[in-house]
Amino acid sequence: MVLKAVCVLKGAGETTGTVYFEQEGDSAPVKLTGEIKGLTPGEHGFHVHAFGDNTNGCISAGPHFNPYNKNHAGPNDADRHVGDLGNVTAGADNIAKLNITDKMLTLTGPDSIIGRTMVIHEKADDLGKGGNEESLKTGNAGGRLACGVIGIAQ
Ligand SMILES: [Cu+2]
Ligand SMILES: [Zn+2]
Repeated sequence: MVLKAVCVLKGAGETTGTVYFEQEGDSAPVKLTGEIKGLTPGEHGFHVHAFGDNTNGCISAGPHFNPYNKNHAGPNDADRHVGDLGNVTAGADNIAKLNITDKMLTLTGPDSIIGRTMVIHEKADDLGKGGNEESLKTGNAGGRLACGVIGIAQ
């Protein structure tokens, strides 16, 4: 059975996006596609945050989704937050096209990301290599431009 989810990103500014998730069974990797518009050209941190709560905007989504109590890192590191997807890159057209395959995310079971929040950030994620305390928590990715709760798709 193919599991599918979707997330619409919105914020206080002009950044918007749509993210589609697909997983071909319980232990398969999750594929993310879609696009994010209204970004400055270059890298922007992109993560799953812990809570599906947008009551006070993207801030209410809490920290990165981290059920195993690890330090922040990059998507290819063995020890990372489950929610650490690294960066997406916007072109001169201010659009980032998403094409990510991640083996740590899942759409099923106790660590499912459904009901949590995707956040796109103002700045690049340093992937935990910034040499300061904040780097090991947030990757110094700065403000939250837009976010949305991940929901079950048809
Ligand atoms: Cu984030
Ligand atoms: Zn993180």
